[in-house]
Amino acid sequence: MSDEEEDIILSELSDEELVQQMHDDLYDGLKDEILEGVNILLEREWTPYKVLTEALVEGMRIVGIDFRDGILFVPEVLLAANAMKAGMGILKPLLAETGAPKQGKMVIGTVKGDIHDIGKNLVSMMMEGAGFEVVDLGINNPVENYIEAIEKEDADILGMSALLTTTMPYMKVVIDEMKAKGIRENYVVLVGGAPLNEEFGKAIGADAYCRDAAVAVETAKEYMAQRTHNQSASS
Ligand code: B1M
Repeated sequence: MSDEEEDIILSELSDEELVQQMHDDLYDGLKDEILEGVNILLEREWTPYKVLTEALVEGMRIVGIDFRDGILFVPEVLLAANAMKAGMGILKPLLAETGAPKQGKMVIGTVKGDIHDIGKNLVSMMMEGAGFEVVDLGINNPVENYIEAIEKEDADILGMSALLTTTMPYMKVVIDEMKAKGIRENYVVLVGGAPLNEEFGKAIGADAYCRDAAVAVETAKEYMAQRTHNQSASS
């Protein structure tokens, strides 16, 4: 670290400079600085969602570009991910305490072979904040985990996350197994993750592809409203 960097006092930076500095700190995997930055922005009355998207998610997007281009490697990206997770830890309870009315239950997990969990965790946080009960299965889930959990938890929604082009086809394995067991129509299936798109979601038989956590929340709410409507129409 240069002398110039050592002298930076985060609380003295303007909002714009601070967010820029947080992108750099995330890039460098500086957990304590990220924690401090998140707290400063919250003290400045930034909403938790704005801190999340503008300081953390945008910072991780930049990390992703240099990871792709071979400038950053796995150990460095792991440090960045840990710093991001620490920042998300402060925001989680704040996003959850919106007092939103109860919406429904979602089981979510990252698919087999895939250990990326930041995006999934973010979706879980935002869904909880919107009033959904979330059962998080974690990473690297084989089809059995999903099937067992949706049945045991009597879930309304199944969410699956995949960040690798090699693991995203596994989502179809899960949906096909749901069809084979005759339970596919009992659940809304939402899928997401950076390499997916709408076409892929349709092709594998999901109800919807969700570009980001905010879209996941909106889509889940729409499906829950439809389900409630259909249930009251048939009773
Ligand atoms: Co990995 N990685 N990684 N990685 N990693 C990517 C995905 C990659 C695109 C990087 C790159 O090359 N640019 C690339 C995949 C290339 C490809 O498949 N075409 C890649 C690779 C190659 C790998 C390894 C194979 C590297 C290696 O070992 N050589 C390896 C694989 C390990 C494995 O899973 N088996 C690996 C490992 C890792 C780390 C462990 C170092 C770390 C993960 C740490 C962790 O998650 N705990 C890591 C990271 C951090 C990344 C990048 C840089 C960032 C991912 C992230 O957290 N983004 C990523 C680059 C990128 O995505 N641009 C990359 C921030 C997060 C908020 O966004 O996850 O997209 P995202 O989630 C969004 C939406 O996608 C959506 O909402 C979220 C919030 O808005 N969403 C959902 C996600 N899931 C959803 C589920 C839903 C709905 C919406 O359900 C309803």
